[in-house]
Amino acid sequence: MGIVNVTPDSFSDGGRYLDADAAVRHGLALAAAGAAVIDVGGESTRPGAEPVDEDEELRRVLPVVRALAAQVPAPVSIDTTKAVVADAALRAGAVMVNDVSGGAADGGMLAVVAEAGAAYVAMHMRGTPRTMQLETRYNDVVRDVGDELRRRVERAIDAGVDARALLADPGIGFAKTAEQSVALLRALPEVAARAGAPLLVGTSRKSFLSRIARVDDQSGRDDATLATTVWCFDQGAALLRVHDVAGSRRAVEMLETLERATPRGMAA
Ligand code: PMM
Repeated sequence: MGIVNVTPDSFSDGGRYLDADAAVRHGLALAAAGAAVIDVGGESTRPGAEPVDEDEELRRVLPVVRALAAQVPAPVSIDTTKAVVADAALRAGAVMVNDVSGGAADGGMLAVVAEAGAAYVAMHMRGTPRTMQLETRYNDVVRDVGDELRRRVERAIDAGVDARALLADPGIGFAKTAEQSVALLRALPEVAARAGAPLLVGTSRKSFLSRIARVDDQSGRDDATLATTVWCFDQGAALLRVHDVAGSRRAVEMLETLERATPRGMAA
């Protein structure tokens, strides 16, 4: 899953038209690099981020979703916690809703997804991006996140969301310390089993990488990201949300080649 963030700090070169234009070009490049899904988001969810109002979020994402849905073969996903934004994006051609609140932020979200027959990502978070880092107390992070995800997955199915089109996401960095994020990555099969759904995982350029791998620039985070991407696929994750689609594909294809090879060399 390639990331297209239509937020002022992502594409800061010029006015709104230019922003949308740059975002569309970025989405086209991700699709050409082999992204299986293009994820468009208009609200930053970084720790401490301020919420964006509905009208502004719609203004940011709709032109981008509409243009990408018309131009790329890959399915387009809308990264939002708001039912109104999800509904408008699905009407504009998106076919998946990526909800970092897992249905908790907006009581109307699951009905919108069910009504549209769209795919749904239920991510694990506690609180909001502004408050989440105050809510990192778990008895056992793997068990607690897995079980909380299962409740979100069940609520989505009860609301009529297609169980075959549901992904669960442990929410790396969302209400998690760096150590808790690592614990979850270490136990992905158990998280998936507890959640009762295939996993989407997002580690790309997140701050826990800086702490764990002791890197402080973007290129260092990209190197560390790649290791987590290969790890997640090896551990059975269904989809990885990444900035560097081309590099991720090359790394994962290499992993697959190694897994297919025999002790005497390449498989025929
Ligand atoms: N992370 C971010 C935004 N959206 N969605 C899902 N499903 N999983 C994530 O881990 C996730 C997300 C924040 O990362 P960004 O600011 O680099 O987009």
